[in-house]
Amino acid sequence: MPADTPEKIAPPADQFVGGVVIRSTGSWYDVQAGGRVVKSKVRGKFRLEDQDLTNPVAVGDQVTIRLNPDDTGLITAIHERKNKLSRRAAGRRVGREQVIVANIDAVWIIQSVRLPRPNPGFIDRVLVTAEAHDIEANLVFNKIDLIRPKDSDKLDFLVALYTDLGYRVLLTSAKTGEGAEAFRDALTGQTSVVTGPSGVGKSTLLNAIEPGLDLRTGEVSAKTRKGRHTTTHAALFPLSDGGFVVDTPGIREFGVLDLEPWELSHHFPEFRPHLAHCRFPTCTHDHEPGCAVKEAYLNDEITEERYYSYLNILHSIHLGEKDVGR
Ligand SMILES: Nc1nc2c(ncn2[C@@H]2O[C@H](COP(=O)(O)OP(=O)(O)OP(=O)(O)O)[C@@H](O)[C@H]2O)c(=O)[nH]1
Ligand SMILES: [Mg+2]
Ligand SMILES: [Zn+2]
Repeated sequence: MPADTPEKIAPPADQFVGGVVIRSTGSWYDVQAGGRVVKSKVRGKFRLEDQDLTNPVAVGDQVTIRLNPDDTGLITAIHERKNKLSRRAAGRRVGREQVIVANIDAVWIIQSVRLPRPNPGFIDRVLVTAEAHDIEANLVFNKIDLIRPKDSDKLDFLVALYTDLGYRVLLTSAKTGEGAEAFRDALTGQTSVVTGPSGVGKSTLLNAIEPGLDLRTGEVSAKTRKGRHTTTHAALFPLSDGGFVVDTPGIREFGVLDLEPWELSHHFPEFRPHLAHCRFPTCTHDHEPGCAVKEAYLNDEITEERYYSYLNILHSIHLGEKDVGR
């Protein structure tokens, strides 16, 4: 005979809700569930099941939590990830995987038109990383208030180059607010990773579109940045119109160097039509005779910038460098 009422079997405090992990602080996770943030722990068994991961739960994970009477939560399920950016745990060549952010809708590469000037090598590394992880990538050229007449040709060239390759390109000034609205619209409702070299204005731009973020700006110290990547965790900042954004300078080191040399060219969209025409199926489009990619470059069908970016990344893969960005 069923003696227990449903209330007794599942008391009100024992509720399961869905949420998104927005911050990890080691043993606690901040889970945004509905309109609030619930400090949560992970059930012990996930730790045992996922021995290859340094941390079973990543920022961006969709989870189910059980609410405890004391307002904390227990993560009871982690939903399948649609994608992730990860890196190897420090100090090992083939180390354990550390997922930095999961379930990303788009990566935004921020560059400035001046101070510092655009860095196609950086752009292409991140584009390859995004292509390899099946993540949409887009570009912003910030600080357009600083353009001088002599900067225009180079900027027009880069905008045309990446637009023709199928990437979305926005021009902004975090200082005057120009283009900021288009950038805000693009981020709304999405989980976006914002990356770019130090000083291009990532934090200033994010503060411009979401004043409540109050990100620190103006810090330019290679040394500190280095420490920051290794010691702190990424965090998702909720946007007031919906969506989340991650401000990180560190995506450069994720993933690219785990590619096989022959794989790399597949992540350069304009190389793809030529790949089947190389004499050798294992062609790395570097020194091999009968290379259709090199021929396309010599015929101006592939730009010098992109071909050189390709060779640079190829060589860093060959060298097995794990941290070429620094
Ligand atoms: N003129 C001008 N200056 C800008 C603009 N955006 C940012 N800055 C300035 O550029 C400097 C660097 O900006 P940050 O937002 O700190 O750059 P960041 O990309 O976040 O740099 P890191 O956090 O070191 O990776 C600051 O002094 C900003 O005021 C812009 O659109 N125009
Ligand atoms: Mg910043
Ligand atoms: Zn080739």
